[in-house]
Amino acid sequence: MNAGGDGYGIIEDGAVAALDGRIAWVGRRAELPGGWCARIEHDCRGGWLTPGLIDCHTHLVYAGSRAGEFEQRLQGVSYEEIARAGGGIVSTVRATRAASEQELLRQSSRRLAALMAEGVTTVEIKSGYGLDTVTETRILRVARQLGLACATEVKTTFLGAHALPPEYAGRADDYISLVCEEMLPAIHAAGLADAVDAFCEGIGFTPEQTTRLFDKARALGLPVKLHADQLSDLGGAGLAAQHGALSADHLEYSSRASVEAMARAGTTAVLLPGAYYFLRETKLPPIAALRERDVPMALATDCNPGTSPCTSLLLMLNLACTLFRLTPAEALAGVTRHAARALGLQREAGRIAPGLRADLALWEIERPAELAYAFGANPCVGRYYAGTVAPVSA
Ligand code: DI6
Ligand code: FE
Repeated sequence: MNAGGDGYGIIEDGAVAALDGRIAWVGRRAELPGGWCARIEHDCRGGWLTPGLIDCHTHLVYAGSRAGEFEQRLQGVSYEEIARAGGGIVSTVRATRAASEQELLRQSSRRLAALMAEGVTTVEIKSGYGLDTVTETRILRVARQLGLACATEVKTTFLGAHALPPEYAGRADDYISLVCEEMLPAIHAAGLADAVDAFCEGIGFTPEQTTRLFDKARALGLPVKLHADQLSDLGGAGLAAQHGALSADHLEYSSRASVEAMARAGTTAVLLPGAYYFLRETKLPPIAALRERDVPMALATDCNPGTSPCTSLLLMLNLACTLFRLTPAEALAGVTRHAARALGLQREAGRIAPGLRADLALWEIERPAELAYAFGANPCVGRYYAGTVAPVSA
């Protein structure tokens, strides 16, 4: 599916040829070059092929559950109040520090399997529930192992600046020094991070602390991205753009000026309707401004135990349309070509085009809008990763 005038780039009665894991040709079956006709390997029987889906923002490696906090929030306690009282992210940090690598791998591979069952072929996984060098390293090692074991590409992101660990209470600048001088260099030297992220927020880190981290990341040659303007406007999306970030994520409170800066810098907007829904947020991200300035809008699950305990990327298509008023075509682009861009993978994945990796999902649907229309449904009937039939589960 290419970006065409119908918004989807539909090719009716199409065919895809793959060679050595890459797409070699795509077009109408009647025009398939002679050499390829002799080697039809998969008859899709009238199903719809899309690029393999890309979940470009997850925190899926963690231990434990926060169902108790969910109950508290239903009694009227806010997410920020829970965090300030020592719960929230820090409670997952306690459970994750206590879990062995094996146990983390076991819990996480179930989450990844659920994503794969919906045609996902690329997933980004962040650290951020360790907040010390040993545990952050363990989380990213587990993420790498998932990538090796699962016929799915895993891109890792170091999110050491996710929250302040209790042992650094009142010493956020010292913690950022630890992140910049010890954690990030060690993780980078071990080849465990493909990008660097931070939570720039009242309950996270300030723009100044974020800038220190970004400067360090850039010095090491690592791309950056940011949890920006989720609960308040600290100018995070603008800051991310200034640093040439791949993406700025959440964006509920982002200003017009930040959107302009993203447009100028080519920073992708990653919208996370699962967190918006689960926190019962009412402030909508600036969709009209993003559209007007042609900022690519990606969509992701934000899979995490506190604000989006969800392993369905298809559900995000529905939520983005229902809550954010995206069109189904925008939503599908948000989990394919724009999601690829949010990971710097636009020349590798996210479209069905010659030269890209042959990652595809096969759907039993009558028209593409069905992917966004039905919620809680899973019409995925096949998954191809790098040109081979891949399991729809781990
Ligand atoms: N924003 C989020 O929505 C997640 N992290 C972040 O920075 C929430 C993480 C959690 O509550 O465990
Ligand atoms: Fe997140």
